[in-house]
Amino acid sequence: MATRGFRGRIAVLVVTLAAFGGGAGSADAQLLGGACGDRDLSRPFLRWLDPMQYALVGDGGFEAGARGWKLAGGAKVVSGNEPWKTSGPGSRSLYLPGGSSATTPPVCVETLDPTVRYFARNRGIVALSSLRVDALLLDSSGRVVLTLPAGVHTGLGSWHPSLPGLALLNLTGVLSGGKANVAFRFRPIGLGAKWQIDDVYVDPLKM
Ligand SMILES: [Ca+2]
Repeated sequence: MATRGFRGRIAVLVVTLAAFGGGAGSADAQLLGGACGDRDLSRPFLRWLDPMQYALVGDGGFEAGARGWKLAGGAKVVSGNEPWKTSGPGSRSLYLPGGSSATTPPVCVETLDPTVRYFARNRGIVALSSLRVDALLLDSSGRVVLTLPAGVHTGLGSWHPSLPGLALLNLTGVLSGGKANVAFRFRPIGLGAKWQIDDVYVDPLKM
């Protein structure tokens, strides 16, 4: 299903680029209201031919020291930013050694298939090191009531954008009042796995 979702995005991409006259524009920020209230949306991955709108998760660029994130097992904010400064000027990112985990602050979504996308660099043995992302469905008190896979990332040692990671909440029919609260958890997997991530975005609407 993830493959079909990605193909769907490619189809949207072709149509949208045609509408733009084939040019790559700047990320056009837009304030959008809905069941989740107002939030800033932009197209941070347009440079990589992804026209979908995303919202930066809370301190998604780690410039406030991972405020609101849950860090465990040695995950920590370090110096160094993804080079495109996609969320704005910055000098920090998150380091994830083997055995660690990092969970975003809660994100309100209005789609059954929220997408997470971020920048990463592989600091471990490239061929053996991957980064697993899970979507955590939260109840009204913030407790995790369901964990669903949202992608396994492999990649090189230089900074690069991840592929879109789909969390298929539609399997669970969980939207309440048109919205749900989720969080995304990052965990290095593999021998000597180490990662660095920055500018973590979620597409909360799929539009
Ligand atoms: Ca940053």
